[in-house]
Amino acid sequence: MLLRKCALGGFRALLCRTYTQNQKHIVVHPEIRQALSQKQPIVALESTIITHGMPVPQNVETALQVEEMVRQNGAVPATIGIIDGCIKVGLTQEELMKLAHKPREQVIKCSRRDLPYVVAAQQSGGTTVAATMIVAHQVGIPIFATGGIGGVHREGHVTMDVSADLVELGRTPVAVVCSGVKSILDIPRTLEYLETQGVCVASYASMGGVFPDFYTRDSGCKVPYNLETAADAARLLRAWRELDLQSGVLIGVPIPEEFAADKSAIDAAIEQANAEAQAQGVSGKEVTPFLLSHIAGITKGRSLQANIALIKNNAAVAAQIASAWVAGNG
Ligand code: PSU
Ligand code: MN
Repeated sequence: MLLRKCALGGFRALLCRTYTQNQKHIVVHPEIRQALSQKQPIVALESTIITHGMPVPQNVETALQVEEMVRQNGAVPATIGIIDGCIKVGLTQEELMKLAHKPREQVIKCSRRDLPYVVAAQQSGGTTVAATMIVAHQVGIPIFATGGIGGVHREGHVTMDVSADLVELGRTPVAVVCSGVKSILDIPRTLEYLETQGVCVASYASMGGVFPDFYTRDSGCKVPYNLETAADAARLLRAWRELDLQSGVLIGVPIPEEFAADKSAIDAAIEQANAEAQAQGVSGKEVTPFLLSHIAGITKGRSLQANIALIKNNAAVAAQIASAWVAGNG
């Protein structure tokens, strides 16, 4: 079974002329293959948000709406995930449903360290920002949109709970468009860590380079650069590729004003959820999903609505940037 699946993946990859030894486990959807060969704008999308970040049915609805936003803004969406050990670039609707509806214990949250096991054991998984960056880069997609990335957890300087997303941004040349880092994390330390990793971090259409705060527009932290338009971002991305730095770019897009959450209510919910996580001894990769679902419960779903709105907006911005880049008008 393993041989058959992998051989098929290798064969398909050969067909799309992007085959390397690394890629025999990756199957690229024909639409994405065509977009790659025709150099059309493409936006990669992750799947941990579907498998572990949101409840059913909002996870599937959002994933489909996000893909639609990418299309409406002139790019081809490529949602990345793992089905029965095959890494898929461009999940079909059927595959997306399959991932979204699987019981959580049957679907693995896959970061860089999880990929060899999940592929070898023919398991299914949602790819985190780190794993999605790896796969996107391997098939030649340089732009990726999501809600928020992982970061340094509160007390992370003691517990060493620092997301592998940050290290990946330091070592893989993919530009991630997101709403920054969730305020369940330590935002100042996360930005420090990204600086250490050499990641080019910019805000997008945010006055004074104020870095967003996921559910709200202002984290109180500033980053050195602000990109005012998609053309500005495309210009930066072109220089980044020409410099061949081999590290990532992070573009922080604030949540649209009308969807921003009330800061004090969100802060209170985060405190409460953090206290519950500590009381229940939640650790490791379970921390982020636990906090997200508890905050959604405490805020009676308002945090989830904000989350959905910002992901859709980020997908639109990423598609506009990808289009400006390809059109060469950046
Ligand atoms: N932020 C969200 N929802 C999510 C995630 C982040 O609002 O589902 C996921 C992303 O896939 C991210 C991962 O890459 O959580 C980070 O997990 P960890 O902190 O365990 O590295
Ligand atoms: Mn962690």
